[in-house]
Amino acid sequence: MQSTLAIIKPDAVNNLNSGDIVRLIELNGFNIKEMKKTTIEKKDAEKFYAVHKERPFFKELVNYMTSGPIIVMVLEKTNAIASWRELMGTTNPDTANMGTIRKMFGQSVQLNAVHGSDSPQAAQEEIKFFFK
Ligand code: IDP
Ligand code: MG
Repeated sequence: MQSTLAIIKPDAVNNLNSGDIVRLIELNGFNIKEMKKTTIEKKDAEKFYAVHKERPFFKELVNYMTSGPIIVMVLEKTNAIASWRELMGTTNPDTANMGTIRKMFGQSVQLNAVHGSDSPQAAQEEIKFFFK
């Protein structure tokens, strides 16, 4: 069993898509080990996305992630990290496969509905970040 961090981002919560997204997570065989609705402050969003701090979209990304409530989950499954990223789809919803969450609920490369850890080390750090 592997664990990964999933976030339903502010756009998807605001657009009332979180119920559908949680249902897809369940139907795809993930165990939702932890789940909470929360908001993050600017300095925490900057810390969470620190790997992107030199990118041109960093400031917008931080503004977006602090713009409203998010739903944070720890998902458990065999190969949870890759499996969740596959269900999410590519960063840009335009290129995402049919049936993926970003294809169905993402609005743009920025407002793309969900987050998922991209490596075992990131998963461990990101889970610790939200669930001490
Ligand atoms: P990922 O979420 O698929 O792992 P990352 O490259 O880690 O993608 O980027 C983190 C987040 O930053 C994305 O999910 C998206 O919200 C935002 N982002 C990524 N690339 C761009 C861009 O080119 N313009 C605006 N926002 C972006
Ligand atoms: Mg990423």
